[in-house]
Amino acid sequence: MSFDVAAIRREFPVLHQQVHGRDLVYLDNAATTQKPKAVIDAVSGYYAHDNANVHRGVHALSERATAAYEGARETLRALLNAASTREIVFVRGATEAINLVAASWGGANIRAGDEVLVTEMEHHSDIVPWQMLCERVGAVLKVLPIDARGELCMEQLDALLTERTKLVGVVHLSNALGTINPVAEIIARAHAVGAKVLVDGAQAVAHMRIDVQALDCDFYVTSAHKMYGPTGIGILYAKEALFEAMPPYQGGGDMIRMVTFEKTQYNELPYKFEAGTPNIAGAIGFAAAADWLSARDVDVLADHEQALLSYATERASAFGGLRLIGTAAKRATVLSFTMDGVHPHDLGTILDREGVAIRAGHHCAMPVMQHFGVPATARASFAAYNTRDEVDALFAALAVARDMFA
Ligand code: C6P
Repeated sequence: MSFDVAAIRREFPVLHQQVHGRDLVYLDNAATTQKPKAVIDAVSGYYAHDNANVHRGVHALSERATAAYEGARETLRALLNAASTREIVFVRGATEAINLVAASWGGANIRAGDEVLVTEMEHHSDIVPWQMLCERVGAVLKVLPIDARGELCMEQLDALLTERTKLVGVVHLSNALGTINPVAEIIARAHAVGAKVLVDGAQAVAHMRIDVQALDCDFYVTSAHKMYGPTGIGILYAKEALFEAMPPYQGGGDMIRMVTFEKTQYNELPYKFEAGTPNIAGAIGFAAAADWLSARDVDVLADHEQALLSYATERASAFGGLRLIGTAAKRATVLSFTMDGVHPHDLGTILDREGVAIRAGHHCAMPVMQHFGVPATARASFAAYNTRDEVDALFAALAVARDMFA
């Protein structure tokens, strides 16, 4: 499939504006991506023509809304290659998905003395829910370390996996480092000791093809807003047998079959985990984003982003005074760095004045910052609509910052 970045850019209305008198260069895609017109139109079209509650009404609008919502579930099942829509639960995002698994599956399966293994490069969303669970039940949180390049110390994995390990949490693509982790290998080794594996795919789905059956992961989580879709909607995938055995996370409408004051019968999958009126417009926009990605071929988009990342990495090495945080052999989308003598937050502010949007901070991965001995990094992250000229604009803006502090 051919790739035409100018054509892609035309699909994103927000990109065509000036910020502080400069053409906007949006390089904060790991925080959230911009939305193509197809997604914006799907959301506004739903509100303009079909808005109604789902699974409840017998009227035409409710039937249309329900068909669109359930159609979205099927689109996302296909995107992840899940075996059934019973394995696709709509949630607010990756954070809610992990909290759901920790509270429901973790609450039912993790006991005092059991172990949960996470990696040193997890986002806080894949640390704190497990820490809260471990504190509550008396389990132990263990950590698979990273090395100086920001790769997992895979040689330590087998020693950390024991018959007490109940769950392994691993990020597919690190938001702080860009590292792509060998999740299939981790899953196979974790399964060998009987542990389940949750893969945090919040960053991955926009940048690589995902096949949850080929990976054989037990849980996979993602957020639509990092893959050209709306905020406030995401997916929790779990193997059907796990979902079947898990208790509900929240109680209320849609997750019930029958209620009396004595007892409630829960609804079938996936509704058992979707209490309350869902984010219908969000799900429809999410499916439009999945269709958008599939139509353009995520591998083709990823090749383009990879070329930008290689070029940006070359320019960073030649620039002088920049320290790259995260130099793994397999990396995508993220260029994380510090500049000698300039705090990342100052860099972020100066770059903004030059029209360049990046993120500065700990990226909700404080243990990564602690590992590298930095309070924060500056992070540029690339999406399908970014260009080589924008990489040049980033380095021109960095030169302004360097001169300012010289
Ligand atoms: N990372 C970033 O700027 P939510 O907020 O639930 O949609 O996603 C949480 C999350 C979980 N895992 C990873 C790997 C992530 O990158 C994120 C969100 C954003 O890097 C905001 S901190």
